[in-house]
Amino acid sequence: MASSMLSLGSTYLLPREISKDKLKLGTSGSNPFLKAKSISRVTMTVAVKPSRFEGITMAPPDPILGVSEAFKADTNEMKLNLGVGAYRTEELQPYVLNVVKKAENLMLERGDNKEYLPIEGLAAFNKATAELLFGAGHPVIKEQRVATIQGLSGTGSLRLAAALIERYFPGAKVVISSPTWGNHKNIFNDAKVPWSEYRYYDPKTIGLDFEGMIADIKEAPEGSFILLHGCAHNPTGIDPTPEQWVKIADVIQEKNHIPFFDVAYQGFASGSLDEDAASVRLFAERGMEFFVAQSYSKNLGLYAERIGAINVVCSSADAATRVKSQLKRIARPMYSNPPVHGARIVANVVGDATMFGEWKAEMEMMAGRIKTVRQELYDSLVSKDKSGKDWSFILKQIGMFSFTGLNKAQSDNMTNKWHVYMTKDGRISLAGLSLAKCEYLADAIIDSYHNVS
Ligand code: KET
Repeated sequence: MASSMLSLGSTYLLPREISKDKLKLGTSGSNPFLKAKSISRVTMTVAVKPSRFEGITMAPPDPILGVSEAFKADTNEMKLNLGVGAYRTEELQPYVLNVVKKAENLMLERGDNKEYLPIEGLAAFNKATAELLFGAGHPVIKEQRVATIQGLSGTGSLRLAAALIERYFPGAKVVISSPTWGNHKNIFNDAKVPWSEYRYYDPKTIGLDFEGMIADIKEAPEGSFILLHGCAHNPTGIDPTPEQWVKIADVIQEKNHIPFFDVAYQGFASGSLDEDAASVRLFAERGMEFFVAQSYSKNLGLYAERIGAINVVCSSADAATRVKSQLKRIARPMYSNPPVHGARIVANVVGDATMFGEWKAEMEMMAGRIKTVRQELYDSLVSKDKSGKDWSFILKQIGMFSFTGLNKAQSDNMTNKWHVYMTKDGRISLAGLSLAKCEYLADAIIDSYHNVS
């Protein structure tokens, strides 16, 4: 029996029952389960309250964000947080882009107000975000075939789309890559959307299992939603080649599936916004209907501003208008309308040629720093590891992460022995690594790989 519950004989009493039947004000009474408490001159009897939440068990820590909590609690000076995908400077400090500060100053100077946004978000943001994705002047935009609404960053935008799927495509499955970003499964589970997986990562080659991917997409029930990472696949860092994207589009079209892109790293994979949107634009050019969730957490460093969007490309302007109205209907009871600050930053930066240029330069700088530490880590591994193991997969991967191939026990060793915090699937965030720490990380990886099985 839970210690805070009250027992009278074999009967458990709920607080309301106690207060009704047993609680007497002004006397300590003789009931041993009631405590006397003196408050100045008034004496009242208070029950030791059992919690109504006894049935709520402890939730496990989040596999990604929980890593940061564990990192904070570690006092070792060598500790390194390679868990969450968040950009750090060479000094391992969070980075606020100069162009973001500039846009914020502009907002202060203008004295922008804090009125509610419409349910669909800031119009200037929605325009800018769709143009960034498809390219300004793209037919899907000109023909008003995209329903865009501002979302609570990538996660919130994915969640809105999941709710739309649950409501209008009952029973349809979302087919996600194996592995994928840990939160995808949570999002679809919470939205009560069934999901299954397609093969993606081949541990033997530490590369893409393209044949498996195509076979599984073919096999999915006709009209399934196929979740695709637009660029910089998380957690593997392995993207299909342009030729493979064409084949993926072919089979999706053949099977009448609906593509569902998660674009959380536009500009972060290659350093170029356009190059990283190539996969999405390929599908748009084919006149397909599809979803794209966008995030500005990484490419503008707006992690805490929760700014992103869901775009639904439709085959007619009329369908887009109706879809947009339903997305708004889903958003209104969830959070009413989105926050304005991040939306204004994006709109200001994208809407001003000078600031847009500055953003691109800073994004190139961030993507460049990650590429440099990727190379340095590879060089350190090759020079220190005399076993002949081929580490070249690290250089072939793209984006913020490296999927090291370390298993759970080896990842645990990285953390417990070396104070290197990472997710248990063997993913490390290179955005949280400095050149100075590459040798140390290489030692940790070599030890974990060879001495732990
Ligand atoms: N999609 C992908 C593929 C992704 O990696 C993230 C974040 C998101 C969407 C959502 O980000 P948002 O901040 O909601 O726009 N990934 C990192 C952070 C996290 O897990 O929340 C990560 O993988 O470390």
